[in-house]
Amino acid sequence: MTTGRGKFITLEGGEGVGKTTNQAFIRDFLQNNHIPVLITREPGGTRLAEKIRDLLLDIDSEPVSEQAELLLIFAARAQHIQQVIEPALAAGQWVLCDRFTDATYAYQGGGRSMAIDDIAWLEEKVQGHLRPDLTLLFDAPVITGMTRAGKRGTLDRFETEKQQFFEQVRQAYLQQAKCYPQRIKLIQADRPLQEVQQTLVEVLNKVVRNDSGFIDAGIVRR
Ligand code: T5A
Repeated sequence: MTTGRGKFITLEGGEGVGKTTNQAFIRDFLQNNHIPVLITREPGGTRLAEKIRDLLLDIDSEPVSEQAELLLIFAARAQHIQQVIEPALAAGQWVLCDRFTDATYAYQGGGRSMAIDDIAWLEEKVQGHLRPDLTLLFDAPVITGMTRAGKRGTLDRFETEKQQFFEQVRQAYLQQAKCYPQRIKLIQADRPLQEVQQTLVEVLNKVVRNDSGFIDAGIVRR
């Protein structure tokens, strides 16, 4: 089905909103439509980037400066793009990535109140023209996601942040969705999984039929 360059789809949202659960569902849907899919995640996706992920999520680490956190995230992203994302897209695979740069705008820009200009500068340097073709933003009240994530037992370094941090993350994601309505599809995630996945099927059916208004990754600009 796919000829030429693949499509780059990202899954975004706060803690526990169902990104990982639905990544597998979306992969199966696309594969059933004869689309070659690569699933990956951020931070992570390569051996080096997964080591950086471990550093970022380690709850026992020394206090991590905001700048160190931001630079580590983009260091992992640079490696991930070069080693995994670009080769897969060039080979015609569709890349389904659990979190990407919208997460940086939400967590570091929104949660940590870091300068958006700094994030945008790093995005330009590290990604060049690469932007997602489609972003599925799973949105749910913070308490819903935290309750779901909390059932796993252990919390990582981000998950120990206060509720206010996650409210800012959510608002920053919603702001991104307002800025890029063509690219970012909002998925109401505080519903039973079956209903969420019904909505995903509706969105993905359009994508597969290629009438979704997929935006050319080379054209999208901040
Ligand atoms: N980060 C990342 C940054 O700060 N900046 C960045 O630029 C990037 C890329 C990564 C952390 O790194 C930070 C943000 C993150 O804190 P992560 O593991 O990718 O960590 O992110 P998490 O959000 O922590 O992942 P979670 O696994 O917590 O959330 P998911 O993937 O959204 O949720 P999922 O699918 O695991 O579901 C959680 C639970 O809810 C259930 C599932 O079965 C599961 O038990 N569930 C539902 N239950 C009821 N109804 C539904 N509709 C449900 N959907 C799922």
